[in-house]
Amino acid sequence: MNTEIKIVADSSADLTSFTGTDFASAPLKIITSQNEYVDDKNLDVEGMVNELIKYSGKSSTACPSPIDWLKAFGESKYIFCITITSALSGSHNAACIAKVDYEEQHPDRKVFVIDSLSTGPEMQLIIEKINSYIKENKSFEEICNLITPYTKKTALIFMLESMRNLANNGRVSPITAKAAGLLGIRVVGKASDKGQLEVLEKSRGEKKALISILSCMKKAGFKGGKVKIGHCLNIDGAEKPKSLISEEFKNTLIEIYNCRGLCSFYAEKGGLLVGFEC
Ligand code: X90
Repeated sequence: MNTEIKIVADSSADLTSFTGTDFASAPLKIITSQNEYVDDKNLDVEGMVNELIKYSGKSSTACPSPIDWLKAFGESKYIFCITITSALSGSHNAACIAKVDYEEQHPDRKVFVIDSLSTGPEMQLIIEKINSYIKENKSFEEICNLITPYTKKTALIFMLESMRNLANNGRVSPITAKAAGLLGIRVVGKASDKGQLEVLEKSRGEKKALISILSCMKKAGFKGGKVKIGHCLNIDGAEKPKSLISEEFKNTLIEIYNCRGLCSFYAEKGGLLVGFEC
């Protein structure tokens, strides 16, 4: 393992560890009047989700500070730093401040900050791509030049049963969130080019919504590339688009995983995030 190079991501990437390259996660926090959940490897995600279902008070989230990012950078010479979309979080801004600080303190070190304009599974695709470039012995500069075009060829489609936490925290307008608040309505949407939530479809019932995920993916340019499906306590839901995708695209690599804290808070129980290559 080349410890000169490190990949660092905030915890919205749903990774507590990563095999292949030195890795660190900068945790976001989920805050209620009773509790502060730190989105690190010690968090009991299922326990948090179930506590939040019973909780009716105010809740919010907080991104890593520049100091948190510096901690995650550690002592590495070259760092690739991937953040959740800058359109919805201050995480990217904090990472940029940390980068300036780090490079000032250590003029021989370099940090490349990448705004994913997305979250969760799409961030994982970017991280895996960086890792494969490192394995190919590409230089830091070469990887910097290659990875931005790659991020334009990945996308994110999501399915949500509720947008309550997104609306309460000002990440979508209450009007946008309204449909998902109605009983039985599932919203399918995508991360827009600007890194915002864009609603594509409102379906009555989960079955229809799960079917429309693949058509939304194809409209966004999916042709059989790698797929990652993150779910919040909804493994059965995640299996449905997986089987539909593999029926049509036989050799596609599809991985299902459990969302960590931040994505679980906003996607809420039943939510799915599908990251894919176009
Ligand atoms: O800085 C903070 O406190 C974090 C704020 C994060 C807000 C958005 C999180 C979205 C998580 C929900 C569905 C997917 C939306 C994708 C849009 C780019 C997942």
